[in-house]
Amino acid sequence: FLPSGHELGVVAVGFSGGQGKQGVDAAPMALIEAGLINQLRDELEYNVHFDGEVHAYTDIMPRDDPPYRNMKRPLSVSAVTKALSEQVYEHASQGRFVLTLGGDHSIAIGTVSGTAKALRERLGREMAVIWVDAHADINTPETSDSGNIHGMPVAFLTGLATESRPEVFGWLKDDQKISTKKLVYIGLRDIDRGEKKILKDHGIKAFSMHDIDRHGIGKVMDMALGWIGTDTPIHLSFDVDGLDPMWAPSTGTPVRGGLTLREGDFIAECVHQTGSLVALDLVEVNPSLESEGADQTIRAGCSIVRCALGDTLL
Ligand code: Z70
Ligand code: MN
Ligand code: MN
Ligand code: MN
Repeated sequence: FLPSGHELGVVAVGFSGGQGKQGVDAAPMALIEAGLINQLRDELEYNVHFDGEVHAYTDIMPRDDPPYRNMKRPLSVSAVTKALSEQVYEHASQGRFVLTLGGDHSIAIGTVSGTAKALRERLGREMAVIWVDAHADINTPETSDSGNIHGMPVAFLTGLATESRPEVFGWLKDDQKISTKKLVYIGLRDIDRGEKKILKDHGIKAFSMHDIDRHGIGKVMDMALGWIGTDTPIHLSFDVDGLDPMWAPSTGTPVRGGLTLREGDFIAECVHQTGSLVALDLVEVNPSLESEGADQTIRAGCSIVRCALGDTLL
């Protein structure tokens, strides 16, 4: 059921509306200018399908977008993720691996919904999601303190948050969602109170930094992949703030005590080795923050993408 051969669809998403800081929309261009897509084409020998555009979706963005149910910029985030979902679905349904360069993490509402639907249609299989992040991003509009939708994508993707208005994520249908049983977190260390209750109540598999300290990243990856099982397509959604700010300082919400650069690459390498990886998101790189650290954050992001796509040390 693998994406056929070495066909790679790339979507560059210059969107920052899921949170309050400008600059995360500049990440796709920074990653591309650092040579990422060329490396995937020339060194890893992917046949790259990329429209050459960083999508900002300005044409579908509403002029007036007041808060609704505590969500900030709900119409914008919904419209952008709906359009992105269709782009990702198009690549995935043609059997391509889908790489999405964000953008803030709200864009995962578009990427995961696109791959979940395509994989269901192509293989009749339910997809798993590995969410690498300091944060769980599973607030519902009601549990969120910030109102930022980048803290909510998992709630919408699992159906824990629902909304009937089509212009506010009501477009998300069951065949675009994933089961809470097929979701695994790695790297958590900054979880809101309401999120803790959600994780507990739904028995969601989560490996915090405490678990990584206790078992080591090798054992944690064995357990994470064992939970998912073989023959299950995997979508890896990698928030660069999962890495420690020492390695990835240029991100909107850095949290100390995170993954080392090697642990991040190792996660990506292990998921690649399953042969089941169908899509990767790299999100929350913000080159305008801690700008002395922008280069190393971009390099860390490029490295994670290369590892997930099969680059090896030897
Ligand atoms: C908090 C919220 C978050 C990323 C911050 C933070 C969420 N739980 N996600 N930075 N990437 O606002 O819901
Ligand atoms: Mn996130
Ligand atoms: Mn995060
Ligand atoms: Mn390989």
